Formats: sequence, structure tokens, C-alpha cells
Amino acid sequence: MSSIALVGNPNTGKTSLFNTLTSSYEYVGNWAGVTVEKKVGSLKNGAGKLIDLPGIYSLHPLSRDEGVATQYLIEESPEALINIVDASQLERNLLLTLQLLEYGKPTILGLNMIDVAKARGISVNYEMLQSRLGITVLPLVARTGKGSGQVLSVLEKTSAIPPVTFRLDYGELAEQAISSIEKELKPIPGLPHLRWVALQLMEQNPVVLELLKKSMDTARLMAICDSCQEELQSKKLALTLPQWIRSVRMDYIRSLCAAAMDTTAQKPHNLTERLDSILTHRFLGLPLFIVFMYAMFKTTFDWVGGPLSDILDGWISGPISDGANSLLETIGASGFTHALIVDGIISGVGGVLVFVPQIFILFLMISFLEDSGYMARVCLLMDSTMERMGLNGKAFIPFIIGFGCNVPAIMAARSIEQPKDRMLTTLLLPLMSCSARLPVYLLFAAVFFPAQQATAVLAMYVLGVVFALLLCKLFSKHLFKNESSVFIIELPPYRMPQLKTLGRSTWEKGKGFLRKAGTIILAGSVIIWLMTYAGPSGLGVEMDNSFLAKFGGMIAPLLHPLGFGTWQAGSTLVPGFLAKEVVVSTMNIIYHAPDTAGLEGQIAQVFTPLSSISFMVFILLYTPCLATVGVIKKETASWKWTFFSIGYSVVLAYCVALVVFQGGSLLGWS
Ligand SMILES: Nc1nc2c(ncn2[C@@H]2O[C@H](COP(=O)(O)OP(=O)(O)OP(=O)(O)O)[C@@H](O)[C@H]2O)c(=O)[nH]1
Ligand SMILES: [Mg+2]
Repeated sequence: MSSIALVGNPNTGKTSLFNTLTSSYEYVGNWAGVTVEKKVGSLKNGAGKLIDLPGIYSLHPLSRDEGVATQYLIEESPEALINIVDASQLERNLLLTLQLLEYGKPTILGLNMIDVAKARGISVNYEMLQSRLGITVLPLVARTGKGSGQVLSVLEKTSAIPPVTFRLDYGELAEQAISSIEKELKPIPGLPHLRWVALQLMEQNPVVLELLKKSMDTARLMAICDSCQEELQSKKLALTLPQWIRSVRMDYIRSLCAAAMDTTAQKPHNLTERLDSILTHRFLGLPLFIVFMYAMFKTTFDWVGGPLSDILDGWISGPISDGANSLLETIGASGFTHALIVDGIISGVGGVLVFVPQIFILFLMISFLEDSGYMARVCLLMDSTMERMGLNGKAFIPFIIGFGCNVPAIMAARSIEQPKDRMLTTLLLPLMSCSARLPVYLLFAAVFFPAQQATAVLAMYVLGVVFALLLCKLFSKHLFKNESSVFIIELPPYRMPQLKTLGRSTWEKGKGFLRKAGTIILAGSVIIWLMTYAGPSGLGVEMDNSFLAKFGGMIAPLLHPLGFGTWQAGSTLVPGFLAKEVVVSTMNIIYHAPDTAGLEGQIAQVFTPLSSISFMVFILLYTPCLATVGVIKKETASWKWTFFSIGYSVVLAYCVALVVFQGGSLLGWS
């Protein structure tokens, strides 16, 4: 089966096209560096596999995600390439195109975003591009799927895509060096053009150099490059060899664009510029961001999500529970089965499901942030603060994604260039309050701070960010060598997200939550319920004599100084490590609450406002969940750092909760 790779600059619509050509769904967003891993899908017409790669500006990888793409091209060698370029930024995009053509695999050029180009008054003569470059050029609008039919029909027979004939002349000196290197090189399996290898070597591409080192002595090759460089400079050209190669390419691209593009009617990025003059304003930018975040939380928790959640709660505790009760009676279920289903499963899983509206609305807002183009601006706004704390502004993108779920957020850290910044971001990300912790805050806020729910929840999120920044300062000073870090971020044009894309991306995020409800939360609820049902003296015991009470009781003394030293609170923390939602389902089971209102009453008897804050802070900060620990191990490839991230968070959670409770008590709060 043939494999075809999608290659192009970041944020040009590769994944959007991948999704329409394969009917799968991968993450799409309006900033550079959304895709950080290689993704494989089957083409709709059955013609082969399509591979979506992270965006790259050139074949020289700068960050880990870019490395994935270059590595793939060199080591796995696809049969054909689809190079996606942004028609509204053609000149810049073609630099990669030329290198891909030199690579020599059959290639088609997907001229994407022609809608954007048209709106900006840029028209591209794609037939001219086609004849000059000698490859098939297809105009596309990837996000609506326009033109994708044509791509599929071209891909029907990969073998029919003609080989690339394009050849750029780099001038006598460089050409001599290219042919001397070519003579030295042995054919490399999978790489069709030795000329490409020679050029990449002359450009000092580290991946190519590593590849060659495996099979030959590269000293002679480097000597050829050096002497070419010396000769270039003896001609009083103040350029290094890589610079010379680049300048030849740029000259060619300029002349090509002059011939193939009509920019006489070009308009500036009016909307983007006008919006940016306010949104990234030196003084207004940050306050506006805070206002947006506040509005986002208000909508999620007070205005829309809260009321919807109440309706759902009424349903689960009313018709659904009653229905289950009468059904179980009709079929004559045993007392055990009855209690397991009603007190265990419906209480445990239902208690978490009532928060679905809030969680989905939060995901919708995050998707809007991602797809509108505002995300990159937030990094810009936060950069000076982040820089002061020893981290790159770019890390703010994973931080925001982390409000949804920490797992994809840690993956997103791959697009950060510096290894130190990437490591710091990975270690600190679990402090971003993910949607799984949300049910805990919502429950406690409803009991103790009913008038300020949104503010209370927002405060927890802000607290997470503040601790991340403070620890960042500490870690970057003591754990890592001082590495200089540069902040480079592309500001993509603002786009009005499409309803379809938003819906899709919200669903993809929320799906995981629902899946967890049916798996880990369900299993957790059953186990917890069994532990409340059984005790050392047998089955059907009083809750206070159950295994769960014994188990929670062992932890409780440790938690006493934090203000919640009860077996009930203690027993929620360990299952919470599996998935943080289980904290709330465990509470539902323990307090036997027929609905959240009942649970709230019970909680008010066990916690005080002060101990509830201390508990929320503890849940915010203590150990990342199992899935997050897994991805930290994968990304850091080190047990040491994985255990470090568990260890520091538990210590931090304990200390902060202690300070909150003891400090509050000293001040006379309760
Ligand atoms: N107007 C318009 N927007 C598009 C088009 N194609 C993609 N987009 C939008 O452009 C943004 C980037 O799309 P992606 O598919 O994530 O781009 P990518 O090339 O995979 O990006 P990376 O993974 O970061 O390299 C998203 O906001 C898309 O909705 C198009 O043809 N027209
Ligand atoms: Mg992508």
C-alpha cells in the first residue's frame, strides 16, 4: 500500500486536509505547531495511507515536532508528497517547496487557502506555477473541503504522478561542489536524489549529516563544503555557503512569484491589524485577556452551564433513578444488585455526569480560543512575565490547553524549541487545573460560595498558574543550567472559527470525558461502592465500619492539620490518582446522596468554608493523574523526572493546604 505524506509550513491547513481526505479527526488550530506527532490515516478512496506531519519551515529541524517531520522524510521515505502551501503567503512557503522538489519524490502542490488569498486581493496563476515547477498544482480550501475531490482523484494512482524534473542552478562554484559530493556518495536506500543529499549537507542539515555518518566517513565531504565556502568568500561574497544557497532559492522564488501572482489588488490584513492594535496593546492587552477569561468562566459556570447542569441533575436524580428503582423491583433484583446499581453506579457515575454541560461549554470556549488565532497573542502578552520567571512565552499555549486536559497539553509542549523550556513546561503543566478537577470545585463552590461560584472556580485556575510561575522560577534557577531562550512566535491572521470545526473540536475533547465516565469512573465507582458495602466483619456493614472507612482512616491523621482529617476525605484522594473525577464520584457514594442537593447538605456538615478551600487547593495541586504521569514518562523519557513531578506536586499540595488552613485558623476564619 502506498504512503503519501502531507508536508508544508506550520498552520497552512495540512491537518484540515488530512481530516477531509481520510474522514478521521486530528487536532486543528490556528497557530503554528498544532500537530506535533506523525498521524496516519487511510485515504477515503482506498488508494493508500496518508501521513500528516508537523509543520516545518525548512528541512532543518529546530524543535522536537519539526524533527519528527524531517526524520520521517529521511528515514521512512514516503512514495509521494503533497506539499501544502498557503496561497496568501506564497513567497515564504515556496522556500520549503524547492527543497522538497530537490528531494525528488513525486510531488503535488496543494495551493491552500485560496479563499483567504482571494479576500486579500491576491490571485495566483496556478497554471503558471504548474508549468514552471513541473508538478501538478491543485487549488484548495481545506477547511471546507473544496478541491479535495481532485486531490483524491490524483492520488488514485500514486504511480501515475510524474517524477520531479525541477532543477535549480546554484552557480558554478556550488555546482562543482555538488557534483564532487555526489561522486563521493553511495546511493542511499529510500532517498532518490543524491543532489538533494549534497545540497542538504552543504546547508549543514544535522539530520542528513547523522544519516551519512552511519554509513561513511564524512570528513571528505565536509572538506569539499569547506573549500567551496572558502572559494565563495575569496570572491568577496560576504555569504556563507548555506546563506548562498538560500539566496539563490530566494531569487528564484521572487521571480516566480512576480510571474505567477497578481498582487495589484492586494489589501492589507485589515481586520487582523485593527484587532491586534487593541488586543495586543501594551497596556490594554493583558487586562482585556483577563476580562475575556472572566467572561468565559461566568458563561461556563453561572450563565449557561450551571442552569443546564441543574436540569441534568434533576433528570438523573428524578426520572432516571426512579426508573432504575422500579425496573429493578419489577425484575426482582437482589438487594445487593439493587444497591450496587443505585447507590454505586448511578450515584458515582451520575454524580460526575451532571457536570457534562459545564465541561463541554469550557471545551467549546477553549476550541474558540484555539481556532480564532488569539492563542498566539496571549503568548505574546504573557511573554515578559513568563520570561521573568525563566520560561518561554510559547509555553502559555500548552498551559491553556491544559485547562481542558493535561495529556494533550504535555504533547503540545513539543513545539517549544529549547529542551530546557520544554522540560519545565512538561513538569509544571499538571498544575494547570484540568476539567477533571472542575467537578470538585463546582461542588464545593455551590455549597460554600453560592453567590460567587465563577469567581471561586476562576481563583483556583489562577492559583494553578501562579504556582506554576513561582515554581518555574525556582526550578529554572536550581535544576537547569542557564540556557538562553529565544521567543519566536508567528502571529497567524485572526479567523472566525467555523461552527462545524468548533463543534468537532469540542466533541473530540469532550468525548474523552464521556469515555472515562463509562470506563474508569464506572469501574472506580463499583470498587468504591464494594468497599463501602463490605467490611472486616462481613457484607452489608455500616459505612463507618467498611473497608473504605478503615482505609480512609489510615490516611486521615495525615490530613488532620490540613483541616479535612476525616476518613471520608482521605478515601477520595487515592482513587483520585486514577482519574480526578473519581474524587467526586467517591463522595457521592460515601454520602449516599440521592442527588447533588443532598450531597451538598452532607458536605456542609463535614467541611467548613475554610477546610473546603484547603481541600480544593489540595485537589488542584496534588499528583498528576495516571494518564498524565504516563505521558510525562513518554515525553521526558526519564523515570527520574516522572517521579520528581509526582513528588514535588504532593509536597506542594500538602504545604499550601497546610498554610491555607492553619493561616486561616490563626486569622480566626472557619
Ligand atoms: N480560511 C481558511 N482557513 C483554513 C483553510 N485550511 C485551514 N484553515 C484554518 O487554518 C488553521 C490551521 O489549520 P491546520 O489544519 O491545523 O494547519 P496545519 O498545517 O495542520 O498546522 P500545524 O499542524 O501547526 O502545522 C485552522 O484554523 C483552519 O481552520 C482554508 O483553506 N481556508
Ligand atoms: Mg497540523
